[in-house]
Amino acid sequence: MKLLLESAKGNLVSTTPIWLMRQAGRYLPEYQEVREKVSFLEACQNPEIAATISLQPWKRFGFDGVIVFSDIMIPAQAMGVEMTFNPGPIIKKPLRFMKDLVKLEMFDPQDKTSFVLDALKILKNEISQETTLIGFCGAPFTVASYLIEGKHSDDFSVVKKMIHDEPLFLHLLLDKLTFVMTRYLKAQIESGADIVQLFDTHVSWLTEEEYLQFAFPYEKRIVDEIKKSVPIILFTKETKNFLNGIRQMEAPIVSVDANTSLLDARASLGNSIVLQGNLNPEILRSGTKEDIEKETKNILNQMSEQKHIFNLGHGVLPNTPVENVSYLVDVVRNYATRCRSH
Ligand code: 1CP
Repeated sequence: MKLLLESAKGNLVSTTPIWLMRQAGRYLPEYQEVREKVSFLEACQNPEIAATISLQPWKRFGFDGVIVFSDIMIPAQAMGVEMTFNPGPIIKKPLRFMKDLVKLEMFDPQDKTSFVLDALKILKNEISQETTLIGFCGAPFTVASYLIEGKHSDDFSVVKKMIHDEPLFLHLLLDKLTFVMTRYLKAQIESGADIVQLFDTHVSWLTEEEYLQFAFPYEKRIVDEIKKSVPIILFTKETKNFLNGIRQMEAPIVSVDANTSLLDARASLGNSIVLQGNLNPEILRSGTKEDIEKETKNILNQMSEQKHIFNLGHGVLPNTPVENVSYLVDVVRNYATRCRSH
């Protein structure tokens, strides 16, 4: 039985599944070793290398899920946008004018992102019957914010300005991205993904009203289409600001960030939804074993009524000690079963 998949479907399971956002990456010495030889993009574009990296955390820690190694900007690259990574995405010519949108290619995933699909097919063969294969994409708003801003920004001032001055440009871009991402996720599902996650990280700096206009409708289009075939997880940062909207989304699974209480999310979203989260990644990076144990048990106690997937509130941070991740997995494995048998 796939514990994570069953749990994602809302079925009763004997213990809490665990996987971590950004579980593959720079904190792992075996990842750094691969990256000494190849660039980040080369690693993403070579299915064997991408599959090897995806399996590294699973082999080391025995997570219940394996997420395909890629990046949220890969489909944007397939649309014809030129970019490099250092370490985050840097767009050569940020999109600012209507003429930039016309050039965007509504690519066929089998053609332009075959390396992601091939990596999923390799992974499907390599992982055990008990392991859930996770596909993902960036949500339209988060991907659009990189495409417009050009790189990570601390205030996203260009996008903010666009929200006020040129909402039509933004809506047209979001509409195109929604079409592309839906088709991209469907291709990942056809290639073996058991569940998928939609990352809407950068809604964190939107007001609730802006979220409802520029993020929610596009997230919902993707969620509605994908949930017909597999469970889909919606991740937003600063989840607490958007709970009213998210309630209307009817996403099967919501990933809650560390600034949001899981109990508040449960009260707001109801008992039928599956919640994922929400250990603070900073505690995993710099906390003592006692801190990690206390916070983890607190989360498991809060969620002992089931419908919970253990994860962080956001991705694993660089420089997170590998021993802390092992310790976390031990605590979840030992404590969650006890919690649920009471
Ligand atoms: O080796 C390196 O230096 C590359 C660093 C790196 C990695 C390991 C990047 C560049 N992307 C990734 C992989 C990645 N990114 C995965 C698969 C790995 C896994 O989860 O195990 C996933 C799911 C992502 C998703 C992603 N990329 C998000 C959404 C999740 C989140 O963390 O909020 C975002 C915002 C990005 C953009 C991005 N790509 C890379 C970096 C360093 C960033 C963040 C840049 C920034 O600060 O804005």
